[in-house]
Amino acid sequence: MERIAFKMTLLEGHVDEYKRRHQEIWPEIPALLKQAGISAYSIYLDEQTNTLFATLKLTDSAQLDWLSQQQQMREWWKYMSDITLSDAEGVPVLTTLNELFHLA
Ligand code: RM4
Repeated sequence: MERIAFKMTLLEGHVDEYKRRHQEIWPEIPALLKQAGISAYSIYLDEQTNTLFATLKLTDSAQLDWLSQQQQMREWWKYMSDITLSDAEGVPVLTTLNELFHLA
């Protein structure tokens, strides 16, 4: 099992909308994430910087490439792209973080 962490950016003034969309997440998205071997996925917000900080576990990091090619994932990202910093294709801009300490 691998663990990864990354950050994304929430656009100004969209905290409530970001929460709402995740409370009402399309059912196919958690299913797709699980199919990609992802578990224990959390997203936190730093309200001072609008940084979204995410951690998750996954069985095989190669699956992330597969996930990013899935049409439903692409549609979700596009749907989120009006409130999260995203590239021209509507894919969220991610910064991966290096783990420096872990206590199991
Ligand atoms: C986030 C963002 C991530 C996605 C989660 C479910 O807002 O779009 O990429 O994995 O939702």
